[in-house]
Amino acid sequence: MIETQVSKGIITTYFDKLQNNLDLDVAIVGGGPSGIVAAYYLAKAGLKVAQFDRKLSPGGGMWGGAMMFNQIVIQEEAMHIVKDFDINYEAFEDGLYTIDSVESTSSLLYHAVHAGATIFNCYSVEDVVFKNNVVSGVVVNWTPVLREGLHVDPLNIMAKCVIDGTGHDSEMCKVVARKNGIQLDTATGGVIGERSLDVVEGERMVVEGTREVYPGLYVCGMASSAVAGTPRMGPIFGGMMLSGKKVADMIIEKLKK
Ligand code: 48F
Repeated sequence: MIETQVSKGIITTYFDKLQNNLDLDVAIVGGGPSGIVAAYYLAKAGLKVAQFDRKLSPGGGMWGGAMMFNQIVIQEEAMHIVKDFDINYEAFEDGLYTIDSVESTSSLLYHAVHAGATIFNCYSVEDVVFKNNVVSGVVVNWTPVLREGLHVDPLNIMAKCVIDGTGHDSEMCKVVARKNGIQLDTATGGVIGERSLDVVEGERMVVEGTREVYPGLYVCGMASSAVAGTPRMGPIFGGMMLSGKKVADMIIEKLKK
């Protein structure tokens, strides 16, 4: 019966997909522009990568441009990424270009999945797995379970590297900081006290704010703000894309050695 086949097709292929992603090279938390760009380049390099976003529609803050004006301004330095994703663009002025936010968000998502990344939507990452004090995976649950406050245990997904791409809230950085007695200044961003989240010295600008902030944990996009002390700022999506590519390049170099 066709009804049964439809249900069976969805269930069997979904659980195959989930099972196939229990052991990853890279788990990306958050499906904003920086994380999706990272997913694309990592998958293209042949790494096994899955991305988890708590919303029904991944894409983070990119769909709405600024103030829901769905256009995005990109600086020259990020245009090679726009071209890699085959996004239409128009020259604006002084080395700036404009792209359509709906076309570009869907294009990022399409190319990431097409390159071999798996995106799980409606998944909230609520914790990380530590092995020998190295971040070695993520703890996931259905977003509706958490929203309803249901008493349901999560699942573990193991990964050689975890990327925090959760945007302004820097959720994974905060979890790792809390578990290790590291104090983050949540009002302004930045680390308080002597213990630093940094194990690798890095630049402080958000565009350049991509680094391994704790063994096994990398950060990209606006999630850098909690550890780098970067203020909240307006739409700099070219910076988000550059940050995603940079974290991907760092991890590719590390894992392909
Ligand atoms: O905020 P977001 O778009 O992250 P981003 O890649 O880009 C920032 C820009 O959109 C914009 C900006 C540019 O100047 O400032 O804000 O840094 O997307 C973050 C995504 O992470 C998801 C959330 O639903 C969003 O789609 N997310 C956040 N926390 C979790 C999560 C979590 N714990 N588990 C799963 N997904």
